[in-house]
Amino acid sequence: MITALGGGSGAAKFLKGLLGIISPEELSVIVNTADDMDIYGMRVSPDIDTIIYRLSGIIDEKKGWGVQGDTFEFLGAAARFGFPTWFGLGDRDLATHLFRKAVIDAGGTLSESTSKIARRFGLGEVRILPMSDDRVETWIETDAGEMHFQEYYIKWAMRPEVHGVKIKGTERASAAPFVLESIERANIVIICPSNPIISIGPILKIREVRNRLVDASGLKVAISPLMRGKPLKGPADKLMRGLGMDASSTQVARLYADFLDLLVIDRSDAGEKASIEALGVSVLVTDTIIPDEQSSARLSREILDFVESIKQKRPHTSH
Ligand code: FO1
Repeated sequence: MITALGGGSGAAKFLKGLLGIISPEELSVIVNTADDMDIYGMRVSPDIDTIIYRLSGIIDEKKGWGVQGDTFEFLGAAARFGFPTWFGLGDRDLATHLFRKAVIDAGGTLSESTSKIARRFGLGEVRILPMSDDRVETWIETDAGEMHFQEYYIKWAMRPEVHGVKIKGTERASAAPFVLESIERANIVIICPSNPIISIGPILKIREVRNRLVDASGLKVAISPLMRGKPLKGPADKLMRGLGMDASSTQVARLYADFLDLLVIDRSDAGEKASIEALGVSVLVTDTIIPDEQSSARLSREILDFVESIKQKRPHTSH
């Protein structure tokens, strides 16, 4: 069994390829929910929806989020009444948020709404788990003030200078049902090529999740989302630097070093191999850019083969 931890677009692309080489019942995915936002009275869970849309084959490929061919008529009409329109809610996407709201309003949890939505999109077999059913939100401290991550990312287009990142609510949050079990039972835990600060960071901030990762006996692998200090998409480098870190794959390894066995880095970062190994983390150097499903499946295959070779060398980590 494989358990993955991930955020939105990078994780979704990787997982689509992984599902090309393993069967869906073998996979559990623990998804960041700290990007979630309430808008028009609905709960939007961008990372969960991005994974569901990608795995079910309806993602808007160009944007990497939202539904392919979606229209924005509602948003246009909402503008007339002065509602905020910076958050691009498509008409088809809207139905997902309305359904989630209906489940939650009827007393259901985010976990329950997620598995119901996944089933409606034909994904009954992969276990898609929000990290927590408790409310956790990422807020960014900038020179333009403190704002929700979505505001910083979309409304402000990542322009303000970042001074800090607050993941609000993690002290009180507990792991959602099956999260801890899926980490414990996994032969391999994969940290997807997602932002280490605002996608993987919030999941690891839930104390019992991090503790379970440290204790779990499966082999723990992460894929660095950085190449020469830059992610393909999103603000990972800006946020890392804003927190006083260097934006590098070595820094990614440092953030996960207490539980990580293997870091997969891009060829362009091969020069960092020794500094990562010095942290006690093995390194696989390969092509981590995954423009299509085949390249993502190739990366997954390479990782699983490498993990096998590590397990043979280190029998105490195998099951
Ligand atoms: N990303 C954007 O860059 N602009 C948007 O207007 C936008 C709207 C949106 C609506 C629903 C949804 O599920 C995702 C959406 N995203 C949008 C993506 C999202 O903001 C981020 O990619 C993730 O939160 C980061 O993982």
